Amino acid sequence: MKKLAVTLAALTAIAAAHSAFAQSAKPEDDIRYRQAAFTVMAKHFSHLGAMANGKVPFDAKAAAADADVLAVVDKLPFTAFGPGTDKGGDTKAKPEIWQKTADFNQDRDHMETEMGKLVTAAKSGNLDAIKAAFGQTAKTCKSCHDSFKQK
Ligand code: ASC
Repeated sequence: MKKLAVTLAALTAIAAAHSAFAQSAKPEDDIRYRQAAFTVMAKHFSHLGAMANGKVPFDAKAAAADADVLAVVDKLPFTAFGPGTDKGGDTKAKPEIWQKTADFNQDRDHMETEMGKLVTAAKSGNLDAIKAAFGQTAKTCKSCHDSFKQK
């Protein structure tokens, strides 16, 4: 029973994170929300990348801190691509996001899977594992941008 309660609590927390709906009164506010979330994500992702590529010295504590942020923030942009947020602000989002939503969601899920591995690697403090997972995650960023983000 206790185990069930714990599982339910965990599931509720995950569901809450997924539906932490940015849905704002104005499309412009959702556009800014998702851009802000991507900005935070890029900052911590590229910091892990800089360590993986030897551009800054490896710091296991800093890597774990990046992982903590990424584990949460990777979900947030996707709460703010609701209907009607394709325009109404300064966005590079392609219309295909709303036309091929299943494909977009698949790219999102792919990124979240690889990011999950990167988070695990970064928390383990194993630089080789971080290097491998960083490369795989970066591929998912690029392939989604190629399909769904204007240059
Ligand atoms: C980053 C960042 C992206 C991705 C992408 C990966 O650090 O800001 O958008 O990695 O460049 O190809």
